[in-house]
Amino acid sequence: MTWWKEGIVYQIYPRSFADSTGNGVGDLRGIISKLDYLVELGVDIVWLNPIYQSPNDDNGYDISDYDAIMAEFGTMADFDELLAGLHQRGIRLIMDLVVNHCSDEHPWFVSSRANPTGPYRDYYFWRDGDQDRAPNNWLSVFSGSAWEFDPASRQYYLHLFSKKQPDLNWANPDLRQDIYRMMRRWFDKGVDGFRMDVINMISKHPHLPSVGDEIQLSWGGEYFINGPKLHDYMQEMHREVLQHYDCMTVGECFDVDIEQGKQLVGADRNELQMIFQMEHMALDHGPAGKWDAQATWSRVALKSILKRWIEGLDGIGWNSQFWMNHDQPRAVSRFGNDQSFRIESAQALAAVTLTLPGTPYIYMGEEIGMTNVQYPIEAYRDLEITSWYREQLAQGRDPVQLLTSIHRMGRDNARTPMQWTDGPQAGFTTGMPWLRVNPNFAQINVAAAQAEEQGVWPWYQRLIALRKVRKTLVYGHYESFMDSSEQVFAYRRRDANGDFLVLVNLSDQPADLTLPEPVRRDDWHLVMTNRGPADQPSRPNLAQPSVWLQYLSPWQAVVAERP
Ligand code: ISL
Repeated sequence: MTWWKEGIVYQIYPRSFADSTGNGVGDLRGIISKLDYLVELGVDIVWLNPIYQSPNDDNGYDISDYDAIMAEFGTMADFDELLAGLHQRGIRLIMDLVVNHCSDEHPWFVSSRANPTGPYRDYYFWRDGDQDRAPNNWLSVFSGSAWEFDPASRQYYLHLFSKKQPDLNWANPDLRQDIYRMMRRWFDKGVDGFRMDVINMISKHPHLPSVGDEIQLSWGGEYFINGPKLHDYMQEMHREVLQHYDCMTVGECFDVDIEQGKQLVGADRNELQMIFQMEHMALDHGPAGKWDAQATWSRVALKSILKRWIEGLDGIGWNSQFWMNHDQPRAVSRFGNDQSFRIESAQALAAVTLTLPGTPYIYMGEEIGMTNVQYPIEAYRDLEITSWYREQLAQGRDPVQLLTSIHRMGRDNARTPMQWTDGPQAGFTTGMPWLRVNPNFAQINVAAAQAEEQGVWPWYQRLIALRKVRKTLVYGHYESFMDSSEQVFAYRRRDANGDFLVLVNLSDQPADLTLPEPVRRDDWHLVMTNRGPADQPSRPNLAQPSVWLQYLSPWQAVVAERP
């Protein structure tokens, strides 16, 4: 019985969860005030986005002291109280580990910049170049060149993210030991694991070559994603740190295939326990990437991605399941229908996450069906949004079009404050929130959602409770049906202790089911469904297997069990 396989994770973006001081920024005491909420929902593990000291160029993903708490979020005493409060309630805590880069205000970088011959210079990637020609043509994730010129030493440093996030040089063994020591200090304090930020980017090609022979900026992923020493570093980290603790690890990994995934999470590999593969997060991307998003995406492709990972890792390593995180649009707006089927589609998506193989991750607000926002450009705070907008405007693009992309894909969609009540600022703060509250908070908020018997919140609560008592949903074998249906996600979870059938209509139209004969038998018992007979007066027995084995209402989810 492994807690990180059986547990359900709830992700908290601390800046946007609950503000205890009225300064408009969520904080640790805010989270402490909501611990009983987490118990009521039934989650077992909390993942906190970075809470370390940071100048907040990228909301905490630019860390200037790995051992201190961000002043805006509180103190180390608050952190200790939060950890104790979680543990008292049987909830574990995993922290964000951001070690591909740190802040340019971290003492290592300050010293590295000031002292080109000192010991910290090599903690980063410093390379020669002249003022108008960077060492290579790599593009930064946050637009522009991945290199920043330092006039004092006449060298450039590498930053795959913002220029305030210099990349750490993992080839340097002293740096690695510094990181391992830091990780041990957090484990010794009692934290239960780490979510590792862009961890498959830490091993760079030793020569940092340009992409092609163009000068034009290009994505250099082939030279730093799944790089040559990645597995050596992961195994070393495991040997030096992870194996000594009963801990959970999950690595954020863009651009991994199943073979690389197996190497990262294979139970015999001594690297990580899980990764977030991000393939389904790119389903709606256009040829030019995320800002080129298409309104349509294929259910067949979605199901085949999830199936490929489930079957690919089966018996080898463990999966993770999620629809979103703090970098992605709101799940119900992206994969559901946040207009005419907001509640039903949020429920349908929940049913999938909580019944597939792999540890389920719920992002704060998903449990009440929070939606995307459409703000004017000046309301956005995310540097990915603002730097891209500025760059594109300078290239002469139409601001209206740019805003459409931002509304669809911008990271601030996920970061608007948690909607607790229909009171001022949705009960998030008594002051002015750092990012505007979604104007729909009067309808969509925790207080209302908890009271709505057929709503999203109680549905999550019941699914969570079900997964906790019926381990077949955790360990059972996965078999999918109707793989070529553009509407229905259908599968069975089965082992010696149980036999579940999950049928989910991921569309706005009713769906006819064509299940194989052995599954179509009528001895299934309905465990849960989000649509009642009233939804379809012409089909009065919607709760009967004879009906739902043949037909699903729009966004209907059915969980059934055979005795
Ligand atoms: O979401 C993204 C691509 O769709 C990127 O914006 C994202 O930055 C990238 O995927 C990596 O994400 C992680 O590292 C970043 C940080 O800004 C993100 O919040 C984090 O999850 C740099 O630390």
